[in-house]
Amino acid sequence: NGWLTANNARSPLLSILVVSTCCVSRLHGYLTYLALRMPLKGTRPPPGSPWPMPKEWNPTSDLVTFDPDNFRFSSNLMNCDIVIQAIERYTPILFGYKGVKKAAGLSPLTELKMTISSNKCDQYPRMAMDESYELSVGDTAELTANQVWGMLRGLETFSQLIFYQDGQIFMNKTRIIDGPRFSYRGLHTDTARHYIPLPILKKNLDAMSYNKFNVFHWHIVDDQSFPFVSKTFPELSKKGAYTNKHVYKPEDVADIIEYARVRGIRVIPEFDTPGHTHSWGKAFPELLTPCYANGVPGTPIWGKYAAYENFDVTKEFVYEFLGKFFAEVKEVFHDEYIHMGMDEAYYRCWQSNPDITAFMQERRIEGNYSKLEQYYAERTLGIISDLGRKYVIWQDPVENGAKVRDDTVVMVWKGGNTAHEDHWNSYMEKIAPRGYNTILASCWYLNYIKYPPDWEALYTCDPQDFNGSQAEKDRVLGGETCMWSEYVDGTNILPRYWPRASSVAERLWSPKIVKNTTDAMYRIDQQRCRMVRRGIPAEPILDGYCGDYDW
Ligand code: CP6
Repeated sequence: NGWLTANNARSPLLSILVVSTCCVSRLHGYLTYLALRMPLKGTRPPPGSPWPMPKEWNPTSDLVTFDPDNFRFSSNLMNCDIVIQAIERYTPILFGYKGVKKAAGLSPLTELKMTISSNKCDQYPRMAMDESYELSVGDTAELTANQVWGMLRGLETFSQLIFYQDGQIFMNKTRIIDGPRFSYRGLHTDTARHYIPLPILKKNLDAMSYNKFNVFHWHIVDDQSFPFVSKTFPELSKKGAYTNKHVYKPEDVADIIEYARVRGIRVIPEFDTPGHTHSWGKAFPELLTPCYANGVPGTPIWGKYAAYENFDVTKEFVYEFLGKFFAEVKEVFHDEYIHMGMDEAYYRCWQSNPDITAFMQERRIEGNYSKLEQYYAERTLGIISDLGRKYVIWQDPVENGAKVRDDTVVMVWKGGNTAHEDHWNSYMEKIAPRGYNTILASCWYLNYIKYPPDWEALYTCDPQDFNGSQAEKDRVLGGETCMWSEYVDGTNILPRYWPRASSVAERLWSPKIVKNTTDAMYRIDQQRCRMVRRGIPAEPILDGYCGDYDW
């Protein structure tokens, strides 16, 4: 195997660097893994290379095969729905291709023995879930994990190690020790600028599971439309959705949550307020505050903004409404977190409005709009906290100087990723010292497109690469790749996500030192072909063709 030989000849200098950056007990694993991981330029990783890269992956050149007619998954939790359904999904992924058969001259492995040491069939994935696992493929194949979530991640890796040549099935004997670098690995979808049909959302969840993402951040409503069907306030979508077909009914939402759950993916809904709320006003105009121009209420005053797109945060009615609305949201969505938005409150509109100005005078916060944001944040986060849920918000109130609750998770979305612009790390440096847990999104917008493709820029952005203390870096929970849907709908959203989102997936899962872009280029290409083979319309990033997968 030329790849192994090439890599064993790597410079000893590199190994010394590694020695100094990791603890002694992990030394052997890291050395082997590093030596095997980084191919020399132009050397391709072997077929069956996993994405995202595991913490430790030690492939040998010994091969095994499988007989599709004589293989079983076994587990100590065979009555757990998550285990049963995972086996049902992965059986066709491994063996479902026409004509694949066991390789001649090799003795087939007949079983993957899966042990979940907690012995518990957990119901919902959560921030604190344990996704670590160990996998060994030798004369027998064994997968062990503390929780079902690690079993899911390990099964995905196992499925990626398999490869096919001339219709024959192979896998290199190996031993893998793995677990995520970050606990929050999110993918965001905006379903308000364009409606995204359910089957597309599900395919996207499939692709997320192939890349070990664990949070679907559902930016479900915005100015342009309100597709979420509320039982408490059905008029919201009746009047606020594009049409009565462009909606997510309670059973649709439940369907998505269940689909995500069995794949170990959390669903965090975002109801973005007090800005971006134009569509709420279709049914409840009294929630919104008019902007004034020349003394006339309801007049657009600036740029792209509408005359009505912010909540009137001074009205008690707004908080009564939100109390009822989020009580329903809590029943519909199961995750411990709700995303409360709070980005881009439109100060100029508030400034133009005499009622808002009078309210601020009364409270002696006149002219200080971040204090108004702070007032709103305190009241709404209080509502969520009273419901027993936690919250994520976009960076804006904190950046503007508002003090929000200490346990707020702050998502950083501003700033670019090149030396020539307002860099995202400047926002991290402003927000991290305030003591909040953070999630970085800024460098991973997929709604921007580039030629040549930008997978490499996405890949090399590291959410801990900002000037800050270790404590601040430790408070980075992870990251998120965003798709703002002004220019995507069901026709093009999947190829716009994949495989570019895979870059983000490896950054958030694999150790920080996994950053060789030549190696990544070939493995991501393999991962892309793997996704295509599994029915995801993932776009190419290199010249060529999906060799072994062309049946
Ligand atoms: N919609 C909402 C958006 C954006 C945000 N919130 C946004 C604006 C500019 C960029 C990226 C995203 N389209 N509701 C900000 C979080 Cl560059």
